[in-house]
Amino acid sequence: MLANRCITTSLVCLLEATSLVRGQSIPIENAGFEALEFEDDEFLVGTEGGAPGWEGEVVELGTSWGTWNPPAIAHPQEAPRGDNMGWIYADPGFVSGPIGMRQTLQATVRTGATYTLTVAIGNPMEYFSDRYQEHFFFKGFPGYRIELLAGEVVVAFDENARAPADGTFERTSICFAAQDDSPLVGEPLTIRLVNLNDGPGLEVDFDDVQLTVSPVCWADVDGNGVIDADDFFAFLDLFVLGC
Ligand SMILES: [Ca+2]
Ligand SMILES: [Ca+2]
Ligand SMILES: [Ca+2]
Repeated sequence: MLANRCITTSLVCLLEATSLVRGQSIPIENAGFEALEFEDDEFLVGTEGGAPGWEGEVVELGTSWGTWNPPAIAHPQEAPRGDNMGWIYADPGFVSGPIGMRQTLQATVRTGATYTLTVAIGNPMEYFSDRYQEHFFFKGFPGYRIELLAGEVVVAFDENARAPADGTFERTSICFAAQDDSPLVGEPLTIRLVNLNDGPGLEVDFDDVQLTVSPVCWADVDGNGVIDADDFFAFLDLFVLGC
């Protein structure tokens, strides 16, 4: 039993050490929409400061975006992480076409790096808000799109790959690998979240936005694009630190 326990422990250390290298988290302001505190069923629109770090793209009658602490009658499982989620509302009776919000990061594209963006996509249920004494006609789903941009170039996107049922969330991921000679190296990264405004349901919710960066090749431990003895010793360092 002792031998098995040692092997298991070493394996865990190995996995933890390599995971440090494979996925380094890139800072996103208010990534989980928890920057402000809200009571249950309370929301605040972005134009009134309701979603720090995020910028709405269109402000006109019939559209809105911001942060919301949903009640259980709209999201039975509540937010995927924390208490709040971001939302984008679009009423096709007033406005047509997709409505988005975005955040440009401090991080820029690095040569030979792979970026993975993960977002939880939510579909709120139709409900009556006691707080606001208003009925929200959220039955159905208007569709979503998430994008990762380098400068103004869309380098990865997902459009409706997931189809969360009313009252649920589904996580989705997109990936961008920057080639060594990419002209996009040095461009700032932008995350864009979109309500496609295509169908019943009016609103799409978003939460737990995460962006990680890792070397293209796992053997390139120090991420400099060359696999050599330095990578081996860097791995040993990580192995020792991890254990
Ligand atoms: Ca959250
Ligand atoms: Ca709640
Ligand atoms: Ca819905």
